[in-house]
Amino acid sequence: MNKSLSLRRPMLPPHVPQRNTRERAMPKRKSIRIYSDPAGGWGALKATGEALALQGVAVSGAKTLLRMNQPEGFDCPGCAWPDAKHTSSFEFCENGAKAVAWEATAFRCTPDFFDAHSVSELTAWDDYDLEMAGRLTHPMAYDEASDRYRAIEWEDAFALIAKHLNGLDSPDQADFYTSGRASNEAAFLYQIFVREFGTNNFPDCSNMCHEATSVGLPESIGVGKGTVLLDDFEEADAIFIFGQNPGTNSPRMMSDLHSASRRGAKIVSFNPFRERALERFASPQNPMEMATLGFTQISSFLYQVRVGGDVAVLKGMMKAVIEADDAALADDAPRVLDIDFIESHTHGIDDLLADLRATSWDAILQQSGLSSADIHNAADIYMKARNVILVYGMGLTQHHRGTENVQQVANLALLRGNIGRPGAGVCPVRGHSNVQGNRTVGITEKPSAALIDGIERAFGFQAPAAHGHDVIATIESMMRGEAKVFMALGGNFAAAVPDWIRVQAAIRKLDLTVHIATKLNRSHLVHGKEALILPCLGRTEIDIQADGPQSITVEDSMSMVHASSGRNEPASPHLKSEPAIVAGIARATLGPHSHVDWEHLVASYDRIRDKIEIVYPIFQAYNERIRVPGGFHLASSARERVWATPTGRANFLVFKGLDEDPVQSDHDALWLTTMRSHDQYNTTLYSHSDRYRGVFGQRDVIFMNPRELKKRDLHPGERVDVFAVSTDGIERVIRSFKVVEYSLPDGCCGAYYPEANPLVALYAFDPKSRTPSYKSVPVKIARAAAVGPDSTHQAAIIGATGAHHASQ
Ligand SMILES: Nc1nc2c(c(=O)[nH]1)N[C@H]1C(S)=C(S)[C@@H](COP(=O)(O)OP(=O)(O)OC[C@H]3O[C@@H](n4cnc5c(=O)[nH]c(N)nc54)[C@H](O)[C@@H]3O)O[C@H]1N2
Ligand SMILES: Nc1nc2c(c(=O)[nH]1)N[C@H]1C(S)=C(S)[C@@H](COP(=O)(O)OP(=O)(O)OC[C@H]3O[C@@H](n4cnc5c(=O)[nH]c(N)nc54)[C@H](O)[C@@H]3O)O[C@H]1N2
Ligand SMILES: [Mo]
Repeated sequence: MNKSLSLRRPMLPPHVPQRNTRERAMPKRKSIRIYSDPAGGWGALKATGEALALQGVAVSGAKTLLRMNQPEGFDCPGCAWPDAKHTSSFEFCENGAKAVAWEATAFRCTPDFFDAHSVSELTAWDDYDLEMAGRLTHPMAYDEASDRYRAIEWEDAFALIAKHLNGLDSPDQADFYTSGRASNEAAFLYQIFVREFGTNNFPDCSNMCHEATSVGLPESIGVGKGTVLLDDFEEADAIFIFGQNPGTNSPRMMSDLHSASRRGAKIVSFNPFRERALERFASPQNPMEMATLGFTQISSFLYQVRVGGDVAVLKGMMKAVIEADDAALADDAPRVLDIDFIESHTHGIDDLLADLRATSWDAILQQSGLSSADIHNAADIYMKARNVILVYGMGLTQHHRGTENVQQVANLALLRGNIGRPGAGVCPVRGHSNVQGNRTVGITEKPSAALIDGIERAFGFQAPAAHGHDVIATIESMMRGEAKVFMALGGNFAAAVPDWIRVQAAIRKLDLTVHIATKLNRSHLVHGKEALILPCLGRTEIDIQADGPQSITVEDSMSMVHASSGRNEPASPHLKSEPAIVAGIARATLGPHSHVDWEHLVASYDRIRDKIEIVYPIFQAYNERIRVPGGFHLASSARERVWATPTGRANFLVFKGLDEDPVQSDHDALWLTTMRSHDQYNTTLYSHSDRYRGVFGQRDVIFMNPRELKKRDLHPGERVDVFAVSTDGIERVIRSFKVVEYSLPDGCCGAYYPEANPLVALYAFDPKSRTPSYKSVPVKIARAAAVGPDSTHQAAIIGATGAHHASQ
């Protein structure tokens, strides 16, 4: 980068649009109305056009979209669903297009923007308005005297980080967060830097996401990832979807479900919400459906399971399977259980059978909220299908016993040998586009002996072995006042975590916060005494290093690894790539005695990949294999029916009882689940609307069914305060949320993430995987004390709790 440029005068073309007032960025018309169209279809095309236009990228945006998921193009920065071999023709995806438009936006968040707005002022802005400020253009440092971020030279920023890190009493006083958009190359360099610095403190977005999978599946089947590939969807006879919303969160999966449904595969979904895309979908790829306004029914059956009722469904289905098997045995008919598979490949069936026989149907029906006929029908479909894929998402993992939930999915699959053969398997749908890859290349607070040895082999230093902090431990360390420095490779930690009002207060006590980011977000405003925002290239952008243009690599939900090459001009000439930023920080912090030649590695990412290959032999011939269109598949032992478990077999693991959330509640409490709207990417809002659920221009809503409303003498449109039932005596409340009447099972309600996160107590997490229980918060509802119809939800929450910006 050009060090001589004057950073006070941003060198950007004068025509670059800037949003300097929040009013301009908030086109909000509020309404609640039923959306009767199928998911996808013309509605999706229209929404895509609007998103591109809103970001001012209508023309270049369309060109950009054509390069997405193409052999020579970039990987979609949206979800982790694989693309048909990454060699296909263009596949339309509304939310993929929005993810790209938000990165390729014409708006710029420059030093002038920060000059015009103090941090205290920005703190009152809505999350949507913060990101609508546009792409960050310069490295910025917080200046306490003016309460503003000011431009800083890159080298000075690196030196500031080095000063703080090297001044700590122990490396364990620093925490290094990763959000799953970072490439394999960036994540790998980051973990090498942090380990050479001397800690394993790697809080990671997957701690809040699929950790239950990473902990649960290895105990069951020896790998912490899914066992299916895209081709398997073409051979499945039945697909079950638990707690996942593909139409919004992995829309390219809709193509696979659409064709599965059309060729007669049965799809059965379990979700408290009747998510539109699980019901019916019009494929924008299908000219006939588009021309005739037709659609395809997706789920043969969509069962509205109670929040926290999945384990009852899973155990109910398994109980029905073994009862059918008992009957078959009595009649001398073919067995329902796959006895050969169970005998030669599994362990623990007797304990499972005993537990299922001892579980009463009454309890199963009560906990699931479904009828006996429903569960038997689902079990019937399972038993009649030769090949079954079991899909799941956050509806399963984000519960107090999320790990054990996931293991029940594996149990159900194993009963009929539905793992390790074509058309069958378990399919956890990952979140961020490279969250799985980040884990594979070493983002973990618990390094294995193999990782430590690998680092020694590749770099010649001994990495620390003591386990470090995950997200929960990081927060605890902040709250105790031990943590001093927080660094984030992407993400929006301060908004994504549970109990964020209390966590944010702790973050403000840190000495230094550092965010490597593309867009301004809440976490940049919740800062330490000193703070840096370091702007990086996005995945859509050309990345040129000393040896020329570079590609990065990512791993999708199905363990396919492939290259991604940005093609757009960078949003600003002052941006650096994530690997270059990590290398800059590492060089400044570790000095000339570092075991790693940071500059040399960053000059060509092939060299980083060569090092990855030394640390992880599974990546053998990495550089050759990513040059093959479509990339390569990382071997999965479970797919080959090789079980890397202590028993050497696939284990049936018993879930005692039926309660996923055995925490203190109250007889008139509801279970609140928190989820994503159709127009958000985690904490990034694309708008305030949620088209398929019929909510427009607002997010401070709570979905309740008519019976629960009546019980409380409440009416649609009224405002309520929502109180968490807590056991630690701390009041957790979100105020003035609007009631939306919705079809939901009794005893449940729903609200959006991250607005509802202040209700999620820090102690409410799965003790095995430590995933927060975001999908099961016991709450009580009361008519709102003070009604502020037009106050933004965040201002309402912050005002209600008095958690103001520290310097106000
Ligand atoms: N466009 C877009 N794409 C995304 C994301 C995004 O925010 N926007 N986020 C990415 C990330 S990080 C992730 S992890 C994934 C998340 O993708 P999903 O797993 O789909 O996440 P959620 O929307 O949180 O919740 C999923 C579904 O669970 C249901 N649900 C809630 N509670 C329960 C329950 O107790 N049981 C059952 N069976 N269902 C329940 C909700 O109604 C919802 O339909 O998507 C990734 N892709
Ligand atoms: N209540 C509740 N809370 C939840 C969840 C829930 O379902 N309910 N879900 C949880 C889940 S599954 C997850 S994964 C977490 C998500 O938590 P995070 O991953 O921490 O959050 P994101 O909102 O995805 O982060 C968005 C920010 O990432 C930055 N960014 C975007 N692209 C890039 C890039 O290419 N490079 C870099 N360096 N930065 C970039 C931008 O600045 C943007 O503002 O939230 C969790 N929190
Ligand atoms: Mo996630």
